[in-house]
Amino acid sequence: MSKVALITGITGQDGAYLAEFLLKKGYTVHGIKRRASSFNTERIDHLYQDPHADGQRFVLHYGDMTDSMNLTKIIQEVRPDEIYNLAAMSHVKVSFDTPEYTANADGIGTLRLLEAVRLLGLTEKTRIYQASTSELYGLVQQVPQSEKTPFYPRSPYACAKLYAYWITVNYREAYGMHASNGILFNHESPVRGETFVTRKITRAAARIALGMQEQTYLGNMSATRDWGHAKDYVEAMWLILQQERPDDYVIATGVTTSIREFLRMTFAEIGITVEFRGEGRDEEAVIAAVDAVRFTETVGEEYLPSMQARTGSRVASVDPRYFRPTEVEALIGDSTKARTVLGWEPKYDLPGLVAEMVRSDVKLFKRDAWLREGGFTINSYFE
Ligand code: NDP
Ligand code: GDR
Repeated sequence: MSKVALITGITGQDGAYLAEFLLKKGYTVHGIKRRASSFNTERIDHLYQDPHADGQRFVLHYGDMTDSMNLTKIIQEVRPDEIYNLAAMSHVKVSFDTPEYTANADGIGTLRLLEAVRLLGLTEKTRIYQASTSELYGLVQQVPQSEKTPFYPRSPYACAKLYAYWITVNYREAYGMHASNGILFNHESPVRGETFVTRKITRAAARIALGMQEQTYLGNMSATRDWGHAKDYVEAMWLILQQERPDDYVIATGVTTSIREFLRMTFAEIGITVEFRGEGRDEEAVIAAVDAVRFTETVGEEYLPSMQARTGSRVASVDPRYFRPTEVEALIGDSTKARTVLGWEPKYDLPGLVAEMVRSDVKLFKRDAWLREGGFTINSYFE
């Protein structure tokens, strides 16, 4: 009998990679998706299986972390061996605009899930993974951050996740549940949400190179993050649930890089050298040189002349609207415990991740550019 997993947040970046990973391992994968007014399953469409065919191992259910009855019904029906709770309003800046909803979905949502498992008498059967975050460390108390570092959340998102972290620990201690936290540092990929800073930068670089955009606007370029690849991180989630004893683990690369440096690396991948001018609110990135060979190899010869003509022009500047009321300035993780106990090791490094993201976005926007050149608009309904 194949193992059964239930993934909340299956339509997100991690949900998609995890579903793919578990299906390859032979699991039957159930996922919870939200009802939306248009399709929201782009990241998992390649995994779709016809419910009318025999042996379906990929099943989607409508649901929401704010609806206890719905979660209880799905868990009762699926009786999962493993639950991966990845659903969340996951944008730190947006959580300042929607603090109550974020607390409900990210904090109380986790309680709803744990309590459903308990009330359904599945405490022995079902193992639970909680998507905790390096945002818990917030205002840095210790460098690098490990499982022993005190928390100091700096956003409504991090406060909600703090509750989720502790309620997971509490259900483990109170009811003997196999419930664990993965304290994951930032992880990215070509399917990272478009408004997180890495993807925002790789998208902008691709569009600028293809002549579709002049420049991009960013917030605090001095913040540093410990960035890994989502593919490596979903493997860690699975490893955590394969342990005999539930526990909490930091998952990180141990390397930290500034937003400014990420931007420099992204443009370098395309063959554009950028120079930074000014400071704080006046900071900007300007094209210093274009390497014809590299640019042609990544973007294409036809776009080279227009980019060379732009030497000296601005590709990024600061817009304070992207500043956060309270910022997490620097994060770097110590994942010794995960490496020792789980045998987890990241396979990707940051240069490899940047290259993959940039190439994927260039391909994506080239398709749009060709459509436009062919006389098609992206959305023909509202011409
Ligand atoms: P995404 O934002 O890409 O995906 C979040 C998922 O949650 C989406 O499927 C979204 O659905 C779903 N969701 C949001 N609100 C609800 C709700 N109320 N009910 C049901 N589903 C909901 O996040 P990631 O994949 O990047 O992250 C996965 C989890 O890991 C999140 O909990 C995040 O907070 C946490 N995390 C992420 C890190 C990272 O660097 N990526 C690091 C540490 C923790 P929809 O597609 O409809 O919006
Ligand atoms: P983060 O990721 O807040 O760490 O949360 P994000 O990419 O949003 O920000 C990282 C850093 O970049 C700075 N920044 C900008 N951020 C965004 N989004 N847009 C900008 O224009 C911009 N300019 C500068 C931010 O101020 C910040 O310092 C992510 C999410 O996936 C969480 O769900 C997860 O828990 C943590 O990572 C670990």
